[in-house]
Amino acid sequence: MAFSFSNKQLSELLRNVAAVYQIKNKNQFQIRAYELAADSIEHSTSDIKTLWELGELDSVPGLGESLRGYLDELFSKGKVKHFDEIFEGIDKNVFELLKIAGIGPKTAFKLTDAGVKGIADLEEKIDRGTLLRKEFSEKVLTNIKAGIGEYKRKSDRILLPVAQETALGVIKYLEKHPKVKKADTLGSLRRMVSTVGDIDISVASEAPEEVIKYFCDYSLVDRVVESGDKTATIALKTGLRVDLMVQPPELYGNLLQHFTGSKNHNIKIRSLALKKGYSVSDNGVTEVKSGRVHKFTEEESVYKLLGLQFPSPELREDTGEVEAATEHKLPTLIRPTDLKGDLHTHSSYTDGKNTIQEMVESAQNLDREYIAITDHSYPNLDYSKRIKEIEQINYSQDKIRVIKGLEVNINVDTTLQIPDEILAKHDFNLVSIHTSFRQTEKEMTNRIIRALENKYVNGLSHPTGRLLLEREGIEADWAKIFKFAADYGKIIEINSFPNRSDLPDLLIREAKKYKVKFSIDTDAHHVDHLKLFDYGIALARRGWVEKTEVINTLPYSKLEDIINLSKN
Ligand code: DGT
Ligand code: CA
Ligand code: CA
Ligand code: ZN
Repeated sequence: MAFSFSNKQLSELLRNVAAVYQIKNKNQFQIRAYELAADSIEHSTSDIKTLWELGELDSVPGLGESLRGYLDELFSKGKVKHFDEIFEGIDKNVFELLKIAGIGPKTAFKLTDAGVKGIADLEEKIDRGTLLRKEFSEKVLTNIKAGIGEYKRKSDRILLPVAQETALGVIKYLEKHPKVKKADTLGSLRRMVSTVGDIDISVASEAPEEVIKYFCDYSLVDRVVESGDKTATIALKTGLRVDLMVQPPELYGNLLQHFTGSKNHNIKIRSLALKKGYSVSDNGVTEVKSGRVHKFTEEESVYKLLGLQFPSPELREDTGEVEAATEHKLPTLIRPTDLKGDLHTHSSYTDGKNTIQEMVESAQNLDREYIAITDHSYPNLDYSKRIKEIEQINYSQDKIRVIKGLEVNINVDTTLQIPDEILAKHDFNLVSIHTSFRQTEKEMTNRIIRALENKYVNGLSHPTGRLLLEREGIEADWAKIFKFAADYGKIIEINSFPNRSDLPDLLIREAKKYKVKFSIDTDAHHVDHLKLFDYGIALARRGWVEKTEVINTLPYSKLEDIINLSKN
């Protein structure tokens, strides 16, 4: 029996421990250790629980031995004795109040001491003025009030495309200013992480103060959080925050390198640089001995000076890329133009919004060589009519090949939703989990492998079933599934749909160890979704995937062989 905790729940728990340590005036180092661990878990792009199951907790930076022990206890018993002892005598409302920017542990404690019962109660008490009389200044309370407003508007992280759209708006606005020479994204957005905390933007300009003033005047600004000589932070009306960093053009390369992150990548780079006698920051690379400063307009030059191969932003998570860059052995990452066709799409035969004909025409306009229409295995579907329609389209034109496909639901009892004789009439069958997501790891693993054993089945789509910001993925023995897939030529999908982004990047890395073949698909339910490939490519790149590992980089003639192979 194992207990599930999301990364968010875990980081919150560790932050609460740090907060109580602060309230109880405990050792600063311990407090910092918990905060660092919480940061690391919150920023982790892989599920900590999954890593624990894979026995890879030690791959998470910032988790010491004792913390790993506590997590082990938490996942196996559902609680940690040591934490329960720490929390004894602390009002639970303290933790709720900590979610407000501007309320630290000691203030939260003081507030609950003054009878505050939570965020709603706090807001009411500020409005009624009852706290003013209890040793809280007007200024502190106004600040807290602003924090409450912001809390109510924002949900913690947002999906990559939403962040990109917002960032694009800001960049377009910035580029209208005559003194803005360049503007780009930074941080998690530039690294193409599937979810983004805040938006970071760089500007090259000789006039930082003018640019910052202009930035703070952006029409969608709710309030200016802070503004300095070279940086500013605004909160937008949507609740999103945008950080701006400005440097003159001659330091723009240094700026990009420094604020693209990730934090862990930068830590690794800085310590490597130090060994070579350099100190790296957004203000240049300084030779420690001589004090000479190297300023670079291009980011590549920073890595070159340090003797490193240039790591694409998607790789910068300190998961081995610095070591590989040192040896000039970084992978040649797959690119959007490498994909020849889509192997997972839906039509109005099931829950898609467009007809097969419309899907095919759109795919052809996007220069795809082939498209598999893989409608869901609804029991009442007119399969022969659908097959005839696809054959008719193939017969009537030779610009794009349409592959007769299905996405078949795996029942909880490991059987498939439709019988083999229907599967046999299709050329490309994916299986996936759409129901009963919560089974034990063993049951789930068995369920997936039984399904993949079917000789008409080609591959597994959106493998973990996670829905970002909504639902955690399933629990399964991925090593076992990947090994099976590799041995029997079954394809593992990298699903491009932004709220799926499934397989997650660290599991892609795991699958690569077994030499699994991937497909990168859109799972389009609408003609507009056919353009979502870029997100699947970004995810694959974050998983170090090369062109040769992805079957739909192949022309149709070669793809056919692979498809037939997985049916033997
Ligand atoms: P996010 O916003 O949670 O999705 O993740 P990031 O990676 O965008 O993190 P963020 O916005 O806190 O910082 C942007 C990058 O800037 C981060 O990856 C590392 C880099 N960086 C370098 N120096 C600093 C610093 O002093 N403070 C912060 N916050 N970031 C720094
Ligand atoms: Ca950020
Ligand atoms: Ca930021
Ligand atoms: Zn689908």
